[in-house]
Amino acid sequence: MSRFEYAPAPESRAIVDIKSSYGLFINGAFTEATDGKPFKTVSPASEEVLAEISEAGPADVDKAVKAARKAYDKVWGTMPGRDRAKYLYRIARLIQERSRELAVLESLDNGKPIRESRDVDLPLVAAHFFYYAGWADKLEYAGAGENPQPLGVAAQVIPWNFPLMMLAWKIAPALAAGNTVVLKPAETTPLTALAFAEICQQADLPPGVVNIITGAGRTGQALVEHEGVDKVAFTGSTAVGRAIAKSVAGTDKKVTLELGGKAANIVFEDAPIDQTIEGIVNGIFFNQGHVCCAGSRLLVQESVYDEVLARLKRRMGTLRVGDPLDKNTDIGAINSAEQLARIRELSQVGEDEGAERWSPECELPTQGYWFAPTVFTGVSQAHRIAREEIFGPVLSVLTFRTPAEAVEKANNTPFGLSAGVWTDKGSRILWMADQLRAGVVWANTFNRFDPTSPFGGYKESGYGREGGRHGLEAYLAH
Ligand code: TAP
Repeated sequence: MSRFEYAPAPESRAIVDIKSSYGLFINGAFTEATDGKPFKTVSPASEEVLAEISEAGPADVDKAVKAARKAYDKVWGTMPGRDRAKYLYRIARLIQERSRELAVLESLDNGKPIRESRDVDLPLVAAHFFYYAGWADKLEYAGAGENPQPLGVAAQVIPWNFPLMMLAWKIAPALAAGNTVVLKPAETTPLTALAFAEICQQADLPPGVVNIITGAGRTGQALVEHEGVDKVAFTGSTAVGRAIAKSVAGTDKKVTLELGGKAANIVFEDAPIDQTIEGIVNGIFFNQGHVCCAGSRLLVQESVYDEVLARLKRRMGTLRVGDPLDKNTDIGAINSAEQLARIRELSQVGEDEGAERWSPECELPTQGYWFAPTVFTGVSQAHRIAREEIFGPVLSVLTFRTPAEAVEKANNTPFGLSAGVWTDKGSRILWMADQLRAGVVWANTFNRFDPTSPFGGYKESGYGREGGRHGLEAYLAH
């Protein structure tokens, strides 16, 4: 595989104004951290340092939680829903106004292709705020009784794969329901959350309603363990989710966890083939496969296996890997050196366990973190690449003969976040949706999101739902 030098598109880079360093956003203002060490955030495509970021230590976490408590008690918790809605609409409009800039910032800090941050992430982020703004004065219909009450202060910890979208999924319903928040973005992707802090200032959001504290895992841990927190909302790995569930056990804190996945994308012999190939590609290569609901296990009916694989490989050969800021790029950079190491390690395990590895010929940049789109065939259910979340552009292919066998294999996983079904038969779609132990089942499509639809998992994929009316229940007292 050859490598070329990465040169970011200069015109896109020019529309963002990245400061050399950022403080913490507490009580409506950017403030210096009092007891943490600053760290750097880099562009995973070039390894260029983008900015120096403050680390919130325990004293800063305490300050942020107290600011959120005060804002809850004095302003936000008692504000009429119609007034909270005005702020949320204002935030949604500001996101739309600044969406080009935010999309570039997201692609720079995360490594995802600009076409995705511009056409998928940012529109969904704005839509999420618009949607929950509409709920703020209608909470009596949210399913939490006639006089629903907010919980208080929400501690929210989010991952690096959809930084701004995960922020929207967390903050919009929390504020609509009358809670105040302290949110910690992932260490590798803090920039759009800090830009969001500026948007809160632009929207004149009362101080303390939203607080953004940056740092690594220990900042997240101090936040969720803080005794002034009433609610914990976490998205990330199953291991950390489990640790959080343990740490809040025996307290009054309400918890929602959105964790990993190993979704089956199931192709029947009567599936519309062109659409299916696009769906498989979108299912696993969207966002470099850094997607908790990625279609990372492809189950193909034996009678169409040869055709599906041949066409899939041909299509993979057309995918462009490279500069996230180039709008022709399909697959951007892997978010961090650690994540790249994990993808490489699991892919090696796949080979060692006897599965057959294939990637198209593709040039990878010399600088930064990159991984070619990869497919494994000859995979058995016992293989680690069929069981563990790789969280990268790596697809494991298995086969089945009958619908019952497809269901059995699809459900044979500790996870239960999502699944996909490709078939021409409506009755089969309904039967499969009923049989699959997954929070979301897509039919003849994959990785579709909408603020009105609840999203969440079974088993080790976590509990609680985000999105739709159900997403509000997680922020209201019953
Ligand atoms: P996590 O460690 O779970 O990171 C998620 C968030 O939790 C980040 O903000 C992280 O901070 C924070 N965090 C870490 N340790 C914590 C603790 N003890 N208490 C509270 N918060 C804590 O995920 P990762 O290390 O970025 O990725 C590892 C693997 O998790 C990936 O390979 C992938 O398989 C999976 N993953 C899944 C998802 C989804 S959406 N299901 C998302 C990301 C990763 P820092 O990032 O600053 O450490």
